[in-house]
Amino acid sequence: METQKLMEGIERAIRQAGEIMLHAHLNRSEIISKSGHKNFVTEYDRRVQEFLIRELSALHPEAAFFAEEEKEHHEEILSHGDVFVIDPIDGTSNFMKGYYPSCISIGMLREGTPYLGLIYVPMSGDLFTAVKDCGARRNGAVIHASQDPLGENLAVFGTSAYYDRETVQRAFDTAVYYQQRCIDVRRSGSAAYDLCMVACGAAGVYAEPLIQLWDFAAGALIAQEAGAVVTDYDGKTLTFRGSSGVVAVCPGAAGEDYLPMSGKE
Ligand code: LIP
Repeated sequence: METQKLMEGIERAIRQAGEIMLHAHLNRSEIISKSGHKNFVTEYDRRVQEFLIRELSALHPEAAFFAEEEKEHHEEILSHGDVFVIDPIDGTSNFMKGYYPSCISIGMLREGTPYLGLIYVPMSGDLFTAVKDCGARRNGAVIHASQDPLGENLAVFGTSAYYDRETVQRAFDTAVYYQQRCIDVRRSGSAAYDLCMVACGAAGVYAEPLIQLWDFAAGALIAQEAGAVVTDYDGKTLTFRGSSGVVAVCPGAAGEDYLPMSGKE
């Protein structure tokens, strides 16, 4: 299917899925704890995911799916053909608590590399999109990552909250690292949203030591297409085969020691 038509279809679906989030009336019985006491799924994560898989299968019947709330994740499907990588609600803890923001993230890999990315923030109505080699957009307008150095930028970081103590410690060391170099640090609670903030120049850098593919598949492409450099935590090429650390930095920081903890503290 022609890319333009595919994007239009996905955009329709993601906006409709946003309505499910906006009309949610969440009660305690609809919140389930997954592996680890800080990892939650709500009835609405499931509803949004089911809705998207139904709509996107009808739109692109040959595509496979790799979605957060599936029972099993088969990473071997990621490198063949078109695969939708879906986080039905990125920022589930925010959503549960009524804390802004949370978003719907849909990436599409083609032969294992990111080809399309859409992130919708229902509470603000913001839609971030990117098509490989065609730039990134916010509500249809082209966006660019910041040309300012880190010292003139905010940094956003993720806490890798569900993971082991060492990983979480790394996240907070990262926050201190950027706090020393940037105007200040922010923690939104959604990796997808953070990557969009780098893409549109609201933040100069985003880093999180460990997140899942569905958290970053769409956002990494959007940030990259906006001109950011997106790598793993060691500055190596980001792979789209499973979980990873992620760093996205604006072009204005070129030549700086921007990798977390690459300098002395
Ligand atoms: C969450 C992220 C958040 C990160 C968590 C988690 P979820 O996604 O976007 O920024 O710190 O580790 O991955 O679980 O709300 O989809």
